[in-house]
Amino acid sequence: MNQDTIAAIATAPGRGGIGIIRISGPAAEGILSEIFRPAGRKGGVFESHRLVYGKILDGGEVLDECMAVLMRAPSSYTREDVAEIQVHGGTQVLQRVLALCLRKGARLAEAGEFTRRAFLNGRIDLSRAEAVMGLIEARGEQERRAAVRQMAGGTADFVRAAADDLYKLQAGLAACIDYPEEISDEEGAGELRAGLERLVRKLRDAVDERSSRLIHDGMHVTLFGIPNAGKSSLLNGLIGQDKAIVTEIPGTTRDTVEGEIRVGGIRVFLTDTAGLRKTEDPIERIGVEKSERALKNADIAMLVLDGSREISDEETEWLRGMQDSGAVVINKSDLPQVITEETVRAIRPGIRCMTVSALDSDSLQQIREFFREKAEVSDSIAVTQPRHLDAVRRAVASLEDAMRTLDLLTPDMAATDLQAAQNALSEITGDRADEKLLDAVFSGFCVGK
Ligand SMILES: Nc1nc2c(ncn2[C@@H]2O[C@H](COP(=O)(O)OP(=O)(O)OP(=O)(O)O)[C@@H](O)[C@H]2O)c(=O)[nH]1
Ligand SMILES: [Mg+2]
Repeated sequence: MNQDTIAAIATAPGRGGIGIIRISGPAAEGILSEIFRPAGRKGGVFESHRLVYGKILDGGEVLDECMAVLMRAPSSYTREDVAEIQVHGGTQVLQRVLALCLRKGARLAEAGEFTRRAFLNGRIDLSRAEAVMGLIEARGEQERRAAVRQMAGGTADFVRAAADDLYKLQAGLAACIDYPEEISDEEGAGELRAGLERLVRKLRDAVDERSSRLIHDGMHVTLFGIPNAGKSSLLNGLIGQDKAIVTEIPGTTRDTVEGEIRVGGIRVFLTDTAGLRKTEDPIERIGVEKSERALKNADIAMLVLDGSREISDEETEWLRGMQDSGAVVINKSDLPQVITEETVRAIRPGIRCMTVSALDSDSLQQIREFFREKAEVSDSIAVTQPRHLDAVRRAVASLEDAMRTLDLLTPDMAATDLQAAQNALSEITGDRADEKLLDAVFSGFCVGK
């Protein structure tokens, strides 16, 4: 248990209906009784977990009317005595009340320190602590859901079960090393190998890099094509806003223009690019280079064709080179069509192809549907946070090393590899976490959480 008492403003800066100051530590109750006077009585003992109406007083001065609650240890967020004071959510009020708490003996909390105490006092494991921050920072519905699953223990339970499997394998290996007469190397190694393979498979299944990236980074789509195909019109149509300039002059878009939509709880980032063509204009050339870079970084490269014109040699060449993850949009379907989906398929069989008119928003529904399919993520994957993915990857690598050393019949070395895998897994739950790791995790938190 920490001996000092920390305090911070727990609500976001700025104006709000209410703002909350949170105090945690052994002095929380003392500070609260010094600065808070319940309505209708002089003071006295607080009933735990009961919200009380009253006034915050700095000496004789009333700072605000407020509601206050004391949550006695261990039934609190940090497992310490915690007081929360709800005042009106003005910056001045909150600053005065916080300053008062600090004068009465509290110390200003560091980023994430309340949650760090919850972890250090054994209330939550490290993956649950991170889930709290993940929930606060969730930018999409799927990210929120992944954080809630993680907070409910989805990640910790999975990792602890895998660690248990690994302990059993470690015990088996130790037996082989200690009793070489009773257990032949081949026999012991054979069983171990099967167990290791099962564990590696289990870890790999729990890791879905694609879903993880979609949940945390969203999906990046780049619209590309020749000038005047209607890329900017499509961007505007999809985001429902006139963001990119549209004219009938080829070469209108010089810089990349970005828009964001949400599909199936995933953020989809759309990048409109300068039409690709050989050009002498230095500004347009920089734009074309930027387009090419955006294309390289895209999850989905989307070729936009003007369906009312013949397909050009350049477009045919791009089409041939397109990856399966890409898609083709034949635009301007309101005009007489020269290019059809058959034209496209004859050149690039198997590529996803949609016919739309950027001027008809209903027709763009097909593109949104396509994004929805691509943005589908599994609800059951246990490990989605980048830090956890990295730890699982290292555990898998160590287990594979162990399999190789077992083949060489050097069980001592395999034991070292298994311990390395065990250490990597325990970083996720924080069962083995040093100060450096904790600093790295909690420094990303906000103050007051
Ligand atoms: N009829 C019709 N015209 C369209 C459609 N989409 C775009 N246009 C027109 O085509 C012209 C070019 O559209 P843009 O969206 O600026 O084309 P772009 O591909 O961004 O062109 P650059 O920025 O020059 O590369 C404009 O006059 C648009 O109004 C469509 O679906 N139907
Ligand atoms: Mg454009």
